Amino acid sequence: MSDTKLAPQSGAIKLTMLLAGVVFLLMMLLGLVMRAAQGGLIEVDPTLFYQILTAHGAGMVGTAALTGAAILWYFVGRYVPLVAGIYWAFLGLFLLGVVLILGSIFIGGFGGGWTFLYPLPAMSGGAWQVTAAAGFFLGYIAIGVGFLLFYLEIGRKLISTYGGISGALAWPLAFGNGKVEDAPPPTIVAAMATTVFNTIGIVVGAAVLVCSLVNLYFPSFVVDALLAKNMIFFFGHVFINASIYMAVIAVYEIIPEYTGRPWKTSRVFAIAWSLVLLFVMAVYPHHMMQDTVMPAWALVMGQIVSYLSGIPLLAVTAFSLCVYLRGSKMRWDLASSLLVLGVAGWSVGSVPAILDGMISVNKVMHNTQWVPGHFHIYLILGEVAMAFGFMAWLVKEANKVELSNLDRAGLTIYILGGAGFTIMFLISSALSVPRRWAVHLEQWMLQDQIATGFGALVVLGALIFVVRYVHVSGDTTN
Ligand code: HEM
Ligand SMILES: [Cu+2]
Repeated sequence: MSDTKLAPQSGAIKLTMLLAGVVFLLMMLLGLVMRAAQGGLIEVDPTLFYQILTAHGAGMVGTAALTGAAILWYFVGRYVPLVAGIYWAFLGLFLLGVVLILGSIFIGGFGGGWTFLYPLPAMSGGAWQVTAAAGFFLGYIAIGVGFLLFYLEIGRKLISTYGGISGALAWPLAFGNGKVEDAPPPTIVAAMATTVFNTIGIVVGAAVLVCSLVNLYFPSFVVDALLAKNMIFFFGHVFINASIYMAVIAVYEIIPEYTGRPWKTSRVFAIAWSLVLLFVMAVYPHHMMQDTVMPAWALVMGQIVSYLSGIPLLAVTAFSLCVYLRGSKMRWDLASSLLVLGVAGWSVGSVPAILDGMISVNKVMHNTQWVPGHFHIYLILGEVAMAFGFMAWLVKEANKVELSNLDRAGLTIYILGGAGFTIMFLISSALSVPRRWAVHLEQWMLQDQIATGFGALVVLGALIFVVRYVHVSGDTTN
């Protein structure tokens, strides 16, 4: 173990990261199957394709959130004592949810997408039974309850230790005459902000899930479809963003070990996180731009906040990271390389995301592969890279900083694969290839096939990271 500060429950976190690494790999294989099927390289029945798409979407988003949560718990535990049982309850509910979701998809045949858009789960056209949809909802609800418990514990400890929500968000420094020395560390600010917005997101998600569940059994209980879509995308947008915002805590905590300079909460940092808290919730209408019945002001807000959202993100993290790296004797190993890659991938991926958040662009691009193109950039090369970086750091020996040949090979393969794979989505989009289609036209297949090759590289790189994690942790924990 390389950490000297208080770090309770590292066993639980190491186990979580092992599970998550394996699930990332399995879900990547499912992704590869879809891309190969689109390219006509293998035959996949469309019914099965939509089940795989559902499992890949839900599984990846869930695992990203799990790794973000593990990172948050691990590092917040350095500053405040957390009740271990809550983490186990969270992990238990999460795994229960996974079993329900996988059962509903691969046994029950549910293929309504990770976004469970109302009223699709109730209108399968015979592809799945009501029980399958109900199992999927209950799986999500179990995971949601686990997260609420998790945030309740984090929230109450931060509130009591740091002088309320405003204290933990460093508002005295951001908006008053508080001093830098008295401000809570970056980890605490980030943890408090994500706790607030993800709790709100999950509660909204739970409400629409329960309504959809009731609607399955009592079809006369109808929900306004536009309201349901707003609630679902509010939840979905906030939840996936929260996983990245939680994972970035690993950058704040680990990079200083390499540069020798602590990452401090400055006034700009504090203001930026408060803006993130606001923007991450206000920006969700950028998912509704195809819904012409939405009030115009909401869509305009979605577009404007999309522009603004990039600023705190880039200013706070990417810019400060550059400042920290510059002039310090940064030492590179797998952990530090992957963490820096994560911030870079996250920043790069935000550019096509902001483009898609413009109403005029969105009208043309939104249902094309532009969308999987941009989010795979900041997930494969962003969140997931940070998670693998955290894993590499968890098993690294104290004071040993080196990039072995295998590490270098893994990194190169992963970055090349990730860049190629995502660029092929963007190219396909330029050729007007729609997203979420099981069957592609002949003239789209060449891009699909090239993308499959790059996707295989991503899987190989990830395999190297996971095998290395298991191998090295076997060496160092005994
Ligand atoms: C080897 C790596 C990966 C491959 C080959 C892959 C492949 C795919 C493919 C082919 C699609 C469907 C694209 C379409 O709409 O036509 C897709 C969708 C998706 N992927 Fe991946 N993916 C990979 C990694 C990831 C990662 C790491 C994440 C998140 C952490 C992720 C999250 C998603 C999500 C949320 C969707 C959208 C599902 C939907 O439209 O309902 N993927 N992926
Ligand atoms: Cu969004």
